Amino acid sequence: MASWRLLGISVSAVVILSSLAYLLVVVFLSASSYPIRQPLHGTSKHPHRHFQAPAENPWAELDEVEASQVYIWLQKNTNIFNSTDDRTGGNSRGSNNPLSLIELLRPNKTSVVDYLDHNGPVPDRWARLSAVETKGDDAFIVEYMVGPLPPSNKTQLLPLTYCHNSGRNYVQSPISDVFALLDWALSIGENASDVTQDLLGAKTNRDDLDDPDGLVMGSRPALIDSGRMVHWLEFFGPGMKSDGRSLLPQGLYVKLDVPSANPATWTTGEWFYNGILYDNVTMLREAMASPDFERLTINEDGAWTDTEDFSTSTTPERDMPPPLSIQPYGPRYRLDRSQNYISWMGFSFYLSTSQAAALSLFDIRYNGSRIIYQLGLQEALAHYAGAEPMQSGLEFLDTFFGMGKMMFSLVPGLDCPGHAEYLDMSYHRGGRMYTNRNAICVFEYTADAPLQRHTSAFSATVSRNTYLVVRSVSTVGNYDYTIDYIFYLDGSVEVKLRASGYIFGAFHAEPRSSPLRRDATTNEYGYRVRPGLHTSMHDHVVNFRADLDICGTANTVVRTAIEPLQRTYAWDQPEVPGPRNTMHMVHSAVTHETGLNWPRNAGEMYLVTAPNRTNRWGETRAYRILPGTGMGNPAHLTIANSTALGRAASWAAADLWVLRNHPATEPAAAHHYNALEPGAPLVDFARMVEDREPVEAADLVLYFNLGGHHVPTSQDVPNTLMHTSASSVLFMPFNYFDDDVSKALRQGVRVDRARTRHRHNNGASTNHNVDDDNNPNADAKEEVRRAPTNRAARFPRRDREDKKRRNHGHGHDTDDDGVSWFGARYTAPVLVTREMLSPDLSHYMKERDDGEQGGWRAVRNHVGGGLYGLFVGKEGRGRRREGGRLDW
Ligand SMILES: *[C@@H]1O[C@H](CO)[C@@H](O)[C@H](O)[C@H]1NC(C)=O
Ligand SMILES: *[C@@H]1O[C@H](CO)[C@@H](O)[C@H](O)[C@H]1NC(C)=O
Ligand SMILES: *[C@@H]1O[C@H](CO)[C@@H](O)[C@H](O)[C@H]1NC(C)=O
Ligand SMILES: *[C@@H]1O[C@H](CO)[C@@H](O)[C@H](O)[C@H]1NC(C)=O
Ligand SMILES: *[C@@H]1O[C@H](CO)[C@@H](O)[C@H](O)[C@H]1NC(C)=O
Ligand SMILES: *[C@@H]1O[C@H](CO)[C@@H](O)[C@H](O)[C@H]1NC(C)=O
Ligand SMILES: *[C@@H]1O[C@H](CO)[C@@H](O)[C@H](O)[C@H]1NC(C)=O
Ligand SMILES: *[C@@H]1O[C@H](CO)[C@@H](O)[C@H](O)[C@H]1NC(C)=O
Ligand SMILES: [Cu+2]
Repeated sequence: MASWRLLGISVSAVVILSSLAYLLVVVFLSASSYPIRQPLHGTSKHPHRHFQAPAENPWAELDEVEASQVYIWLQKNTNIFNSTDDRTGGNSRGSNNPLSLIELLRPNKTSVVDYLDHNGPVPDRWARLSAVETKGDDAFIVEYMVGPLPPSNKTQLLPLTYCHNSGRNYVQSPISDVFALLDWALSIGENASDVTQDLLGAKTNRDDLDDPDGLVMGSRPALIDSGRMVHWLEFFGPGMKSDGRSLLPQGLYVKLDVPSANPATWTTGEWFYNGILYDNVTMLREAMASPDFERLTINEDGAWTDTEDFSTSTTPERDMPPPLSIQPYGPRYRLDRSQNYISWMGFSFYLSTSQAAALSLFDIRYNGSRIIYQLGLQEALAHYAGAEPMQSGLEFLDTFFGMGKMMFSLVPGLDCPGHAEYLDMSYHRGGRMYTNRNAICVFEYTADAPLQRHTSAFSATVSRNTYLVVRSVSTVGNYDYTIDYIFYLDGSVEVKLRASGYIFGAFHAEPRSSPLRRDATTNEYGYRVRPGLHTSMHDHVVNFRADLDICGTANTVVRTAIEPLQRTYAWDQPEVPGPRNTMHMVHSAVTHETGLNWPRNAGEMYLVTAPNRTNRWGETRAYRILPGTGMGNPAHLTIANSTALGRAASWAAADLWVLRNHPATEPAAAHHYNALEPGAPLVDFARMVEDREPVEAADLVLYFNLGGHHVPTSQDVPNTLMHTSASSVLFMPFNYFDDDVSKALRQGVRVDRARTRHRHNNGASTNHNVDDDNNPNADAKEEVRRAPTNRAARFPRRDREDKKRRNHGHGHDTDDDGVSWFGARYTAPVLVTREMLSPDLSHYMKERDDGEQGGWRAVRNHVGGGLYGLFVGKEGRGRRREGGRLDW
């Protein structure tokens, strides 16, 4: 189908998903929210005023001027705005502007590299946009590119296909009017209110979507294909109190067939309750009239869904504030806010955001040399399983909901340390610009454990582990994904994911008469956590792209196996009669595109090498990629060939993928509309790997997954906790430098123990040098031990620097006490204001009041209601919690 033709068709029938997002914003956003660029919580006045990025950020989001230029140009030169929705008549919500999304179309790597590395021209600015177009009863989301910008007589509107390996620039939207669907679902409930009142003690309320006692509907698509959808709907408690809706499944299900956009064709299918399928509600009513009918315990909301508890007597420690991190003399990283460019301890990089896939870091360099061209989120999958129609096959591909749009404001002092600085996230939808203030935080932090330490007979050295963090949180409905990009002094880079928020629970069927029944499925898919609630096992697989360029783009992935070995060594004879049982390394290059898993027993190292580029010792320079800190290895998807996912997320099948990089035509592992056509996704990752291109000495891209197998227990109620839901992947220099580069950067202390001992005669108890005389190395050690008396000879450079520092009034240490600090010390008085520890959050409350957050939450709930097993019903806005809590 030629997308150009679609452009001309006037929208006649349907309002679909993406425009829906727009319309809800219009409905709920009374006050405009134009970008506010100044930091709300900088710790020092203007620490970065004079700091400038070396180049314009080629990945900067369109600014307001550019976006409006695009709108004006489109209005003048295309008929893309002329689509109107005449079917909904008076209900013109959003239909007057079908442009749901407009954002930067990121420039191609070749033009960026030409610009950054070879003084080439600034890459052309292009925008990408999605428009909703209809043809008869069918609706499509169509993608275009428009540019170059600013508009000139060279500017064109083109179908956006080059970056989709499907060759298409559109997906068929399987959903029609979400509001009609919502209304329909609620009317099923209303027509069966006698049944829901009897079984669930409540009913749906079509007239008041905010009814705290009303039931709402959640849905899961059982089928999405060429515009046809079949849903399983389940009744849910509204969870108005604490947003715990996903903990309130009610165990009554009904099937819904949506063969087309026309509501006249929709039909209600079977009902399901207590493991029994009923052909229709009449059959269910008949069954309920029978004396044998078993009524189940109701899964009721209550204080148990609250995230705080003030009722049980707590320990007195809660009333005493805990220790916190401070930054006494301002930040040490430098930030160019106009370019979203950061530099710290030899690292530098640019930030870029997208509405679907949140934050990416670009052009990550160390000491001026690029090591990673792009590091960023691609997609987040949560895939459930279960014994009932909702949980079985439930899956979410969360970029569909906009993980960038849903990078909501961080709460200073809690989401990030009190001294963090914040950046905004701005985006354009439906002809307007929105800004999520303080969506990204940047801060340095000193870990509780040192980076380095060593105690010898003569001295002890310890160095601080201070690192830089760039953090954002995407709250997609019930779940909050916290994503950190962390930079370490040794040149390592870590990507860390933590999940919190409400789990998606399953109804636990338990007869009212004899509670705590167990059956075969009780622990097959989860654990019982309430009388009527079960947890639901699921896999989180969250994909990231890492375009590494190690000493240029010609890279090879080498697998270095650590293997047991039997080998005969000449010197072993005759004491060892046969071969010695030992181990060794075996190196092999990855020759063709493939998926890898983290090896059992960490028995292999995966290295991204620069063949023929060696360090001073003649060893090949490389970065190693490995699973980092967190709860064990990050997971890939357990389900093989998921029935629900189709081909929409093939990247979830392995931990790490090595692909030949085609940065223009394959810039991403996924597309945020993949969920709409899982059988024929716009971007089909499997096809990127299937051709098994050679990958030696080539520009490579790695895709890796974070996440885990999440089998929630009673400890996930009410919320999953971040310290136990973390996973990470680390990029670590591996013979990349000639030695540990953190040596020149870190702060710490050398304590001369020999000297201290002599003076105080406390012996430091570990006087193993006492019997040095019996030690073959005694002479050498003695030499070293004597050396401290001539410190200048032993540490000539450090001593000079110490003196220099002292002369600048920074330090006050003397050689006499045998303690020498390296790097800066805290010498000036430190004033810790209360604001640094307990930030003033009053403007966050105000921000909440203008409805932005609530509005977006609403979008997700509604949209999801139509499509994804979220909730048709309440939109979760306008609620205020008691007790002065912030409600995001
Ligand atoms: C779009 O509609 C406007 C107003 O009805 C009209 O002036 C304009 O010519 C139309 N544009 C195109 C390209 O058809
Ligand atoms: C990127 O490269 C592709 C393929 O060469 C080209 O079609 C596309 O227009 C380029 N994109 C931009 C934004 O320049
Ligand atoms: C496009 O604009 C440029 C500069 O404004 C002008 O020189 C050129 O003639 C124009 N080309 C066309 C085809 O109109
Ligand atoms: C509910 O009942 C009304 C009145 O009988 C009927 O018009 C409507 O179609 C029913 N709704 C559903 C979803 O079955
Ligand atoms: C309900 O299902 C039964 C059994 O299949 C069928 O006989 C009956 O006609 C159905 N009733 C309605 C109203 O569809
Ligand atoms: C940093 O770059 C400079 C200049 O290219 C080079 O001389 C130096 O060895 C590099 N340092 C490290 C630690 O790589
Ligand atoms: C590396 O060196 C080998 C042997 O000298 C040569 O065959 C190969 O082409 C070189 N590879 C690169 C990427 O330069
Ligand atoms: C999954 O699909 C692939 C490709 O069609 C096939 O080779 C494999 O056997 C399937 N695995 C399972 C468990 O069905
Ligand atoms: Cu989970």
